[in-house]
Amino acid sequence: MKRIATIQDFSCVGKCSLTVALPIISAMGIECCGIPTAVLSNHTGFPSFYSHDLTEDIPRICEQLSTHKITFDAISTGYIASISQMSLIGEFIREFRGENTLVFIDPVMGDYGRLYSQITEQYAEKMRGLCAHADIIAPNLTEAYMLLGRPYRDNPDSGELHDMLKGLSELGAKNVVITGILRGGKIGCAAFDGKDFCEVYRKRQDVFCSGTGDIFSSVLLSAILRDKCFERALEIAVEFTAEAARLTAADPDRPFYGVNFEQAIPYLIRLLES
Ligand code: PXL
Repeated sequence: MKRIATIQDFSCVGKCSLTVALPIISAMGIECCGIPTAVLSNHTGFPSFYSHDLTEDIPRICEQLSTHKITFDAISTGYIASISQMSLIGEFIREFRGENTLVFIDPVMGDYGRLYSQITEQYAEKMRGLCAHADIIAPNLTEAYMLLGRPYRDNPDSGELHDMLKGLSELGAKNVVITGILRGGKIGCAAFDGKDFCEVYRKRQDVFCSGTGDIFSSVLLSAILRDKCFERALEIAVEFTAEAARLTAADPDRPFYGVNFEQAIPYLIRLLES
């Protein structure tokens, strides 16, 4: 069985980061080792939250995993609570990256044209440095503009998307995906593998969905590790995220803070087998 180390926060409530990565990666038949960067009561989209930073614990966790000679088929990162954590995560990648280890960076910084609290230009600069170590990066549109140092626009056309994907690939990653792109009544992603461009869209739901980027990234990376080609893995990730959003929109009792991805897990397993 393959093994992923995923480095991101544990938000007790909020259906994001580790509480999304652990069930999805496990359901896709991959061992998931969650390395928490912080413990939050709930994600930062609530009016208030408690956050306990785990920066000092990262080197200690790293040391023990190294002692036990643990290896990983992939290392992924999501929300990172502080700039100082980024250097430690860079060290984790250097320590545990084997010849065939895939490094997947989701540069979580914002959404819908707005940055999350505590995200600054200095943070974005450090994130550009981290992306240079990646094989795959998957920013959403807001994060893509931030990484490129360009002002945010709602609706870039395919020409601008191609230009952005090329610009992002110059940061260092071979495969680049931009998520959260709207096309009429559809939503999806655009990607570049160093040679070809592709775009994948599915029906968009009229609900505000926090955590969809974390869901997309977990599915995309796991599908690649399950030997799907890049384009098929993108299709599976868009399809599953769209299905989770559809089930969320259909649930009158849905929580405001996240997506009903749990109800779509049987569908994910069928998608993987198709
Ligand atoms: O879904 C991204 C995310 C992850 N982790 C935390 C967040 C957010 C988005 O708000 O607050 C703690």
